[in-house]
Amino acid sequence: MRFTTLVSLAATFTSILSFPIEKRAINVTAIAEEIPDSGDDDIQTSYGKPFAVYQPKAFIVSMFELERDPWLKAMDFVHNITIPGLSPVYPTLHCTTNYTICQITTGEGEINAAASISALTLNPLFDLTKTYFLIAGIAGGEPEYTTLGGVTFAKFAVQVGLEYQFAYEDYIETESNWTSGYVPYGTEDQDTYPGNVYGTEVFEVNEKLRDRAAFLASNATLNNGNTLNKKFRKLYNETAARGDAKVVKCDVLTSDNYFTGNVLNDYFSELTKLMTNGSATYCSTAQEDNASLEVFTRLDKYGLVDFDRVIVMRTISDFSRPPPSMSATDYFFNRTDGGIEASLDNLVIAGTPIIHDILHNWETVYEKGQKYSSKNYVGDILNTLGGTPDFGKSSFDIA
Ligand SMILES: *[C@@H]1O[C@H](CO)[C@@H](O)[C@H](O)[C@H]1NC(C)=O
Ligand SMILES: *[C@@H]1O[C@H](CO)[C@@H](O)[C@H](O)[C@H]1NC(C)=O
Ligand SMILES: *[C@@H]1O[C@H](CO)[C@@H](O)[C@H](O)[C@H]1NC(C)=O
Ligand SMILES: *[C@@H]1O[C@H](CO)[C@@H](O)[C@H](O)[C@H]1NC(C)=O
Ligand SMILES: *[C@@H]1O[C@H](CO)[C@@H](O)[C@H](O)[C@H]1NC(C)=O
Ligand SMILES: *[C@@H]1O[C@H](CO)[C@@H](O)[C@H](O)[C@H]1NC(C)=O
Ligand SMILES: *[C@@H]1O[C@H](CO)[C@@H](O)[C@H](O)[C@H]1NC(C)=O
Ligand SMILES: *[C@@H]1O[C@H](CO)[C@@H](O)[C@H](O)[C@H]1NC(C)=O
Ligand SMILES: *[C@H]1O[C@H](CO)[C@@H](O)[C@H](O)[C@H]1NC(C)=O
Repeated sequence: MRFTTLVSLAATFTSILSFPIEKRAINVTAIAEEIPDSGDDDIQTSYGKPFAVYQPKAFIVSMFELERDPWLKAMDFVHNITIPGLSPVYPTLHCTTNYTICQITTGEGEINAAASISALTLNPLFDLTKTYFLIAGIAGGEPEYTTLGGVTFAKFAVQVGLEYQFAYEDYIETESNWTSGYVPYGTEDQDTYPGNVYGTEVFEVNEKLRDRAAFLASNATLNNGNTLNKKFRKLYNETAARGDAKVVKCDVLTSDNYFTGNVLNDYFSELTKLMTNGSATYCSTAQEDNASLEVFTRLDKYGLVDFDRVIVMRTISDFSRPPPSMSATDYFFNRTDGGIEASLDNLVIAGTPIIHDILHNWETVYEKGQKYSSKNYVGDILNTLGGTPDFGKSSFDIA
């Protein structure tokens, strides 16, 4: 199809949208650019999105139905938009009446998250260069830092599943002091920084924006849980676990493997410290965050999103380890902790204040993004976006 035809199609498409949407103008400069011809052997295919129509100010990222539904109820998500490449279970995005806020459900696990966020960020109809992303999911929580219904905002996201793994029976006779069967890549023991990486092991997000979101959320009245939640908290010794649901700043780890219990939590907690050179405090589990952050990193490099505008919020649906009086399997399979209702409610209760702040102060603060621009290192372990990481090593073998 010729560009002129495309332009008129795009114009027809936009004019039939009857709401005053947050629409941007077609990028005439980009259209006028030459398409690289086949005589060039170093073709860079990075181009803007000349036909983008939607330009949401905030995008909520949910991972599955239970995380999505409270938002669909709370806001006027009247538009369903189906785009190629989303999860077959969740093929449809949702946007509010004037398309200012949109919502995506990625599907669970690292593969679904990476594929769905890629499909969204590369979709030609969405200009996401100024969009703020709120990753809003539920998580297992470490009793030392949080409790059932608690809300956590992360600065670090660490992927802990990328390791060698031995079954207990295979290592215990020869390596009796190992605390789990996991060993970082390129090493022969558990407490050495990995010798090689895949590049998605550690991400660091904008701390100032995280702090703003946590500050606003801490002024909200959280759902503090039902009577069973409150009773179950008292089975723990830790002050945070026994207390009320609160907003805390602490870090998330990502693993496709849904682990639980004391041994693996102790081990992954140590690994999180190792990977971030002691900077991160692991308090919540996830199966997606590093995957989504990897996509945001890649596309920031080509100017299609702003990695500085990503917030990672996890509310606590259950504890990551059992209370001292129960075995790990008993806690995990018998679930007498009162359920996940408070964590689902608190996604919206704690996530809405930053979204409102973004909309209300768009022109003065958030559009330019300077006031809350990062002062910390942001990006991945490979330094893809520039700056100097405060974790990791100066060079790695890339495995
Ligand atoms: C328009 O396209 C040009 C060339 O690709 C690009 O440099 C510029 O940033 C784009 N403008 C907008 C507003 O996206
Ligand atoms: C939009 O999607 C939601 C949830 O996916 C669904 O409940 C609703 O019926 C859809 N609305 C329309 C107009 O298709
Ligand atoms: C879109 O709606 C939101 C509230 O839902 C409002 O804050 C914003 O100003 C509206 N934007 C436009 C351009 O009407
Ligand atoms: C296990 O023992 C070896 C050899 O004594 C030592 O190098 C290693 O650090 C120990 N590992 C742990 C996890 O204590
Ligand atoms: C905190 O909440 C109170 C009561 O809802 C409100 O008046 C105040 O503006 C809020 N402060 C901030 C910083 O959001
Ligand atoms: C928890 O507290 C109980 C009762 O005070 C005590 O017996 C137990 O040793 C404590 N457990 C841990 C892991 O601190
Ligand atoms: C779950 O609770 C039942 C009843 O108390 C008990 O028989 C069973 O062993 C528990 N399951 C596990 C995995 O501990
Ligand atoms: C992080 O720790 C590793 C090894 O433990 C070390 O090689 C590296 O220099 C440290 N990185 C920073 C930024 O301090
Ligand atoms: C995932 O990303 C976070 C930063 O957002 C980082 O702190 C964490 O180490 C990463 N986790 C893994 C296992 O890569």
